[in-house]
Order: sequence, then C-alpha cells, then structure tokens
Amino acid sequence: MTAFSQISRIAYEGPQSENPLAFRWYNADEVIEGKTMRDHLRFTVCYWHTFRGTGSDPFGGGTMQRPWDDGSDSVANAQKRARVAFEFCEKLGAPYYAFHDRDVAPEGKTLSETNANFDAVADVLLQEQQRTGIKLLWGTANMFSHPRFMHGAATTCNVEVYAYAAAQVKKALEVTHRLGGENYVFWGGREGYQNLFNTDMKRELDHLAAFFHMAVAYAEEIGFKGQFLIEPKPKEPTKHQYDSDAAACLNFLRAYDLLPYFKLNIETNHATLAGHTMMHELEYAGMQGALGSIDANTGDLLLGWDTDQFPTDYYLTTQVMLVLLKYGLAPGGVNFDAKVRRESFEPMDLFYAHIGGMDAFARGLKIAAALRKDRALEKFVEQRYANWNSDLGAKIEAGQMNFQQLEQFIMGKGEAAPNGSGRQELIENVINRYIDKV
Ligand code: XLS
Ligand code: NI
Ligand code: NI
Repeated sequence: MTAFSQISRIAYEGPQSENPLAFRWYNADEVIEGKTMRDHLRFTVCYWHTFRGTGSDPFGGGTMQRPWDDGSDSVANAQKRARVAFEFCEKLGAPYYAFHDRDVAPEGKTLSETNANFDAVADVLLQEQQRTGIKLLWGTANMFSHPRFMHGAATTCNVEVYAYAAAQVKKALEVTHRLGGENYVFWGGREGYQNLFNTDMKRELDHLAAFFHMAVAYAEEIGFKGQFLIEPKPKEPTKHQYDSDAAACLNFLRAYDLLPYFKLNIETNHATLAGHTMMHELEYAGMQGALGSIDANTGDLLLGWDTDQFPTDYYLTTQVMLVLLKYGLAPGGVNFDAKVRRESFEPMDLFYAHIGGMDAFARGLKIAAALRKDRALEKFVEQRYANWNSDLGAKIEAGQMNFQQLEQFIMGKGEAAPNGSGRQELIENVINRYIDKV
C-alpha cells in the first residue's frame, strides 16, 4: 500500500470525459506550434503548498488529512514524505517539482545539523528523481519563516543574520546544483519594510545587491548553470516589499549591474496585488528579455491577500499563454504555487486541484495558438500602428528627427491625420469566439 495506491496514472480522455480523475485538455504528447504540450507547459508541483500546507489560517489550525505524514519534524518523516511527493507527481504526470530548503528537510539545532538534515533528504530526492525521471525546476531558500529573519535576510539590520542567510543560500545552491535544478529563485520573503522611520532603504538595497553578486559568484564557482530568478511581490509579509513588481525588479537589477544574471519569476496573485494584470507583468518582463518562469495561481477579487488559488479561468490562461508563446518559457516552467482551500482537506483534492490547473493551461495554450495561427490579434495591432510605417514614422524610430523638424512637418499639414478606432469590444468578441471554438 502506497499513499495513492487507489489512484492510477491520470490519463487524457478528451473534452467529453466526465471522469474527474482524467485530463480533458492536457494531452502531454499533443504537438502545438511544433512542440509537445509537455514541453510548452513544463508543469511543476510545488512542495510547500502541496506537501507542507496544513490548511491553517490566522483563525484556526491545520485541517489537512495527510495519512503518510506523522506530523513530526524527524528526518525519517521528511524522507517518507519526499517519496509520497514523487508518487503524486508521477501519477499526475507532472515533469517537474520545486522546493524551499526548509520544506523538504527539518531545521536542526545548529546550521550544520540543518545542513546534514537537508543532505539526508536530498539523497532521497535524487534517488526518486532517478527512479521517475521527474526533474527539479527550481530550488530556493526559506529565509522568512524562522524568527531570526524578522527584520529580513539579505536586507536585515542584523549583520549576523545576513551571514546566516548567505550560508543558507550557499547550501541551497549546492543542493539545487546536485539535483540538477534548472533555475534558482529568490522571492523576497521579508526583504522590505514596515515603516521608513526605522529603515535605511539605500543601505538595505546595497546589501541586497551585494548578496546577489555573491550568489552569482558562488554559482560560477560550483559550476551551477541554472537561471537565477527574482519573484516580484508588492506586499505581504511586509507592508512594502522591495521587489514590488517587474518594473521595480528590473530597475534594481539594472542599477546594480545584475541584469545579465537574473530573469523574473512572475506570479499571478503577486501581479494583481501590485495593481497589475498577469498579462501586464509577463509582457513587461518579456519585452526586456527577462521573462524567466511563472508561478501559476490566482487570487480572489474580494480578498486583498495572496490566496494562492489554483487557476481555472480560461480567459486568464489564454492571456498568459499568448505571452508565453511569444517569448518562450524554458528553462522556466508553469509552477503551481497554489494551495487547496482549508476545507478541501482530503488527499484526493490535491489531484482535483492540479488536474483543473493543468487542463486550464492546456486549453489556454490551444486557444492562444489558434489566435496566433490566424493572426487574429496581430491584425488589429498592425492596423492600429499602420501610419508609423510611413516615411515620418521610420525616421522617428531611427532617431533621425528632432523637435524642429517635427514642428515643421505638422505645421505644413495644419492638423494631424484622423484617428482610427481601437476596436476593443470587437477584439474581446474575437477572443470569446476562439474560446468557444477550441
Ligand atoms: C510567496 C511566494 C513564494 C515563492 C517561493 O508569496 O509566492 O511561495 O514562490 O519562495
Ligand atoms: Ni510564488
Ligand atoms: Ni505568492
């Protein structure tokens, strides 16, 4: 008897299927734009929500039934849980997983004990990767849960906590490298502030940049070739997170000469907390060559925090896939940084949640590909900017015009050419038509 012995491998049965344990849209081997769905989407199960989430909230404790987990902090329990996680990914057909160091292995009394625990669980992770062929999309370090990080990690006011954080990332990089991780993520955790009265923002950001430069140098030293990613988020847990959105991250990276080494890991719920759409954040990162990977989830319009729900909305996944098809995703992936609700406490709910998310993305991929095939949206964009293809537009874009010349041009005409319609409503109808027909 294994944890999921009553469940067989989730199969693709097609849109007509009413089997709740089958895919209706995710057909891993189906080829779209010359690549399989598996390779486009690179689905990733995230360890922290799916195997460490307890369902607790500020008003009550955990609710999750996880019969394989004895609830202890022992290494043996962590190793057993790791095997269950791989059984889950295998049955789901997810090719990747992602973790924080402290999700997979318990903290010990000292850092060296903690590192030894991490190694002992990494041994099992490696065995399971070899057994199943499932790969590590990214590793990261949890530098926000332990009380020592109350003021932050790489932006803390306590220099010894900074040293601790450096040692922790050093180890997490080594383990990620050992497990063949394709990326390494920095989400800011408590890198931010609660008020500016007690905060030296400039000094903290200088420290953060120095920390990242040390990470880049160490990766080079150990031969880690994975992509470094920063994950923007505007608030929570601090009032103001330094990596607040894609634009803020890119400005920071550029200011501190880090741009060549980092891309961004864009999360839907973080984009909306920042007052943006996911599509905006993806496009902003993509147009600057910095779109690295995505944390696929969704928030709730009525709740102002990171609810990390599974994405099920085709309109959202279509938008995401339009941008991902444009810029490409590998070596990034679609990581379900999402958790089942605390009322969905049975192990089976983990399957329903992931199947729904994978199907929503698979269908979004098909809709986006159909729109692209017919150039259904490009036509509108081309038309909208058509008069920039004139002699005047070409000269401006080539940097060959100045204010005097532009004034002279428009004076000669007396008035600008009339505007065309933006056609937003028609475009929205077109998108719905493609959603209907795919
Ligand atoms: C928190 C973040 C976190 C990162 C990994 O809001 O989404 O889960 O993805 O540290
Ligand atoms: Ni995330
Ligand atoms: Ni998040």
